[in-house]
Amino acid sequence: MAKNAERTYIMVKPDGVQRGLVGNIISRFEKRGYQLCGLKMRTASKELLEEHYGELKTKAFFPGLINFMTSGPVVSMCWQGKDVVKQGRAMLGETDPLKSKPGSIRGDYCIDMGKNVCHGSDSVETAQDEIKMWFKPDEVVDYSLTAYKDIYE
Ligand code: IDP
Ligand code: MG
Repeated sequence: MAKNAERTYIMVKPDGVQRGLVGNIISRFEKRGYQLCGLKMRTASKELLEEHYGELKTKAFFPGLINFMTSGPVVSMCWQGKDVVKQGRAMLGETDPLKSKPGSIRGDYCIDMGKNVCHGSDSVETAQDEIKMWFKPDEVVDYSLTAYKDIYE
């Protein structure tokens, strides 16, 4: 992988879209210096969500989670940059918003776990799978950021 070319999958969930948090979430990643390389909105199918959350299918909250996630549009994003997977998770906060620090997205904007506004990949491998799941190959764009030299030393 090229230098600083790590990518993650970040998604604004239906509650985040309804609450008008899309711009804020994009802005946080942009201002940090990360590079947007994919962006789209859609109401996802049950099949796609079941694949996305496949690891959780035995959990009691799974049916409710799928139901909620298909209830309205989500905004899918691919972000690129140094350590973006781990940093993205830190920017999101904990799964439980009540355990999330103020300053994180979940710590600033939500309360309950089932309405925690956003998703972020939990490892580099998961990120690669999720980007493939949510984007067609030509929807993830390779380009160089002019500001790169002002972001990285
Ligand atoms: P993550 O989104 O922080 O990676 P996961 O454990 O992957 O957390 O769970 C996926 C999503 O499922 C969470 O973001 C949350 O919306 C929901 N979820 C996880 N655990 C619970 C729970 O115990 N009750 C209700 N919803 C949950
Ligand atoms: Mg997860």
